[in-house]
Amino acid sequence: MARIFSGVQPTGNLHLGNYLGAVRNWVKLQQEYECLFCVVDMHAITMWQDPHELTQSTREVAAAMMAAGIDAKKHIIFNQSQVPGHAELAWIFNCVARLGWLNRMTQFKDKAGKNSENASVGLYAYPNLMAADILLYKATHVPVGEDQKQHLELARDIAAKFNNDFGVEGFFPQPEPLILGTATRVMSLKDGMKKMSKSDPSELSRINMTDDADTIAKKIRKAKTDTDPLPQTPAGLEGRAEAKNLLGIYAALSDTSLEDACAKFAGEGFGTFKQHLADLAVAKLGPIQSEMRRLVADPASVDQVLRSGAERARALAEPIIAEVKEIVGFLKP
Ligand code: AQP
Repeated sequence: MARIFSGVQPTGNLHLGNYLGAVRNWVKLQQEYECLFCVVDMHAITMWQDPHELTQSTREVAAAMMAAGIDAKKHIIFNQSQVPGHAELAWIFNCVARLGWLNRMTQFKDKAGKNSENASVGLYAYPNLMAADILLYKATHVPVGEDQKQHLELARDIAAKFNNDFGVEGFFPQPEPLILGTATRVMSLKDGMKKMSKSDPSELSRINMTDDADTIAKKIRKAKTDTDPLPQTPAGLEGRAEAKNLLGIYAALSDTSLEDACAKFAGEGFGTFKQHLADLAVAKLGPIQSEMRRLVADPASVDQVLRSGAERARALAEPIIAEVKEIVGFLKP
């Protein structure tokens, strides 16, 4: 069976973008693939995290995955730092990947900003760790959003260079991107050109998976819009990034197309539309949120799921990392 690896950073509250762009689609993939869903805590610390909050967020992200419908018995939910093979393989990949390759990564430039001299070495080497995450399990498919496409390309280059450098053709597979038609890129509620993000300083820019009904409605009411009525077709959303984002969210939450969402609200003002959107968001997210709250209220049971997931992940990773060490020429313990 084809194997999927995918991850979310516990860098804060999961938001609607993480849900519609990632987690919701993973739920569907469970039927067809063997899945490893990872809370990538080692990726999270490439930017400073408050240790207490990191622990809480790790549990929250795991709880969100389960609450959204991922079956932790059939598939594997775990946190990255519990499987030592991620760090071990990432180091080997640090020695395989070339500086020139990493210099081309646009996400580093975006995240490090102008002050790149002050960014952590970990943030720079982040794509090598991501390659290790995938290849440690010889995952065949990786669900990726636009923002991760370049990193997956790099993982493929690393796999090919490792195989070539050590003369082990075919040892690491070429992981394939799984582009999901249903994945929605959700933009900030305050700026339709910026993606919704956990690290945006404005709380009003995102809907968190832990927001209550009033907060969701307030954030949607305060979302940036323009003054024109809603158009008949998606073509009328050209140059209206905020309107396009809100209609896109409506379409995704109601499992319809953008065309249908436009047709439904054609000619309406944002006041009426926002009320419908808020009601829909509360209705769709409510059950997931209450299940998340129930799970987080019992941290010991979330920890147990993560421990058991890590044990199963280690069982898959250990023979692969042992073979990698032998290929590289490391003396056996
Ligand atoms: N706005 C978004 N729309 C659609 N998908 C999104 N994802 C993130 N933001 C959006 C997808 O969620 C998965 C997990 O992402 P991540 O937490 O590992 O990292 P990220 O992409 O860096 O997410 P954030 O929220 O922007 O985190 P910070 O602010 O910490 O960098 C990925 O599949 C991602 O594509």
